Amino acid sequence: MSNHLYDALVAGPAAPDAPCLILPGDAPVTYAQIRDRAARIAALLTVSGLQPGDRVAAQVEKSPEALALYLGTIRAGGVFLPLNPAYTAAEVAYFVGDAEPVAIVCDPAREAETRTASAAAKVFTLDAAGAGTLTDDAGAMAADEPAAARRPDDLAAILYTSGTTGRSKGAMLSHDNLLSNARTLTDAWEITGADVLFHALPVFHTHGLFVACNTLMLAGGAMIWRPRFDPSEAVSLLPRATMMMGVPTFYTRLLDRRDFTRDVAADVRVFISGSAPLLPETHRLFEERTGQRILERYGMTETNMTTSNPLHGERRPGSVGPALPGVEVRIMGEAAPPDAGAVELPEKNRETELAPGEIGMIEVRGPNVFQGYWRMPEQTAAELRPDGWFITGDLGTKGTDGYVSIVGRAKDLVISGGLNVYPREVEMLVDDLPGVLESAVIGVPHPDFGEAVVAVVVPRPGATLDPGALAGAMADRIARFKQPRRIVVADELPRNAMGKVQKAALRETHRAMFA
Ligand code: MLC
Ligand code: AMP
Repeated sequence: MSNHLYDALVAGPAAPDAPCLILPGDAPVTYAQIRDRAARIAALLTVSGLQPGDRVAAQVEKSPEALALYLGTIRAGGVFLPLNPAYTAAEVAYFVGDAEPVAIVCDPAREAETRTASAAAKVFTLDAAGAGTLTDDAGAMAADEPAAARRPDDLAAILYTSGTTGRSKGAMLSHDNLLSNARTLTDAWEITGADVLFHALPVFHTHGLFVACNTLMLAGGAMIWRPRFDPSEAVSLLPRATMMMGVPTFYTRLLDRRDFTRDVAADVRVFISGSAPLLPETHRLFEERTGQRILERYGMTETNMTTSNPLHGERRPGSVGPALPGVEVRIMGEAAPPDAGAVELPEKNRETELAPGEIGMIEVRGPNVFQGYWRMPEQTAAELRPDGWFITGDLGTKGTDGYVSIVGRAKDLVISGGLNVYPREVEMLVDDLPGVLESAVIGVPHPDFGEAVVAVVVPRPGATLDPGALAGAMADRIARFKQPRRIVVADELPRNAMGKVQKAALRETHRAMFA
């Protein structure tokens, strides 16, 4: 009996004593050690009642144990549900209520509220240093129970992505969704056991967890494991790395430092960017500084990675490259204007595949595409066609050479520092605040985050709104990264003839707010 994903991840070519995680100033965590910890965590989850297919939620800081928890969950046959530690108690209560995990691992400081969120789940703690009841209890378990049998189409993870309605949707990813994509990327980027990845991404999203960890573990490479991205630390550690993966903010923050030089980058064989658009200007400045061209790729939680600029060949600024091997990409709909925001595509014409160079909806099909949204058949049917094509909500073009460029989004979404913020979710909160008649939340160009969240708020007749008080009222309701960086009070919102708020016009008005 085999466990499709786990067996592949631990059967990598790395010797048992080869480093998996490099912890500067500390001893590395070897492959044998990470597997041993994963096996003990798996045993603990199993004795705690986990049956194959049950969910395990993890709202923990990044540590070696957090990686072991992911591996241990997969090994036990569970479905891993990672949550951003920045989520508030109210946000966590929704995820836990929806996914009904049998176990939740949280920071010790949040144990009480986590227990309140779910009476049924077993709660373990894990702090940023890797200490807590998870580590203690797992340490008492044996490491020799075999991995639970799991087939390619069994679920391995559920990752929540916010919905346009404001209700988060759990994207269900199977063992083979993750493994097939990890194999494809490992091949495309020629990752080997000799690689050392500078890993400063969070491990609660596709990018840091699957794109980074799964590929490096498959290849038997090592990861310099940092809790967060600190550009000064990056400058001192990059000379020890052969690869870096980051969101565009990582690259602009590096470029802001004078001591980020050609020499610092000299031994890094590939810098990879994704999760948000990399400005051609950043691409150009990076090449000027280091002599290296950033490799930009494109993906989503629901699809894993779908396109990538080539390792060998032209890495084109402003393009996310051609479809990865085994993945199909097509452009559907009617030509739409290249607006960097929400664009309405006429429903009737989304059934037509467009010619090279025309702008339309990007659709993706392949073994990488998810299984649907957890307990949301209608949402699944609306976005995942019966023949396997997933409607991404991104607008783009595909050239005759297959290179895809993303020109905007049909979905109303802001990407701030690589983190997604759904305006609807923030608007629903703002609209409920005292004195607010209505609001529109938009993304505005921002030099550090790429886009920043801005709320334009209209007071009720006779009411006076204080942006500071509004911000204060939001503080413990939604995660900090979703809260508006600026709140603008306006007399009214621009609307079209149908009464719909014209977000493109609002974005235009506030375009230079952070310039
Ligand atoms: C932190 N803050 C953010 C923020 N991150 N605000 C807006 N957008 C963000 N992304 C808040 C902090 O809480 C803090 O609040 C303030 O902003 C300033 O924080 P900071 O010190 O500048 O933040 P920092 O910790 O340095 O984090 C910024 C970051 C981080 C860009 C390094 O957000 C990050 O690692 N982002 C990567 C996200 C990611 O992995 N995305 C992949 C998704 S997967 P205050 O109150 O102190 O002002 C995906 C699919 C794919 O998209 O294709 O990959
Ligand atoms: P997420 O839901 O967090 O997985 O975010 C996925 C979204 O990030 C995609 O639908 C795109 O809008 C965006 N994205 C990811 N990579 C890129 C990229 N290289 N360029 C532009 N947008 C990207």
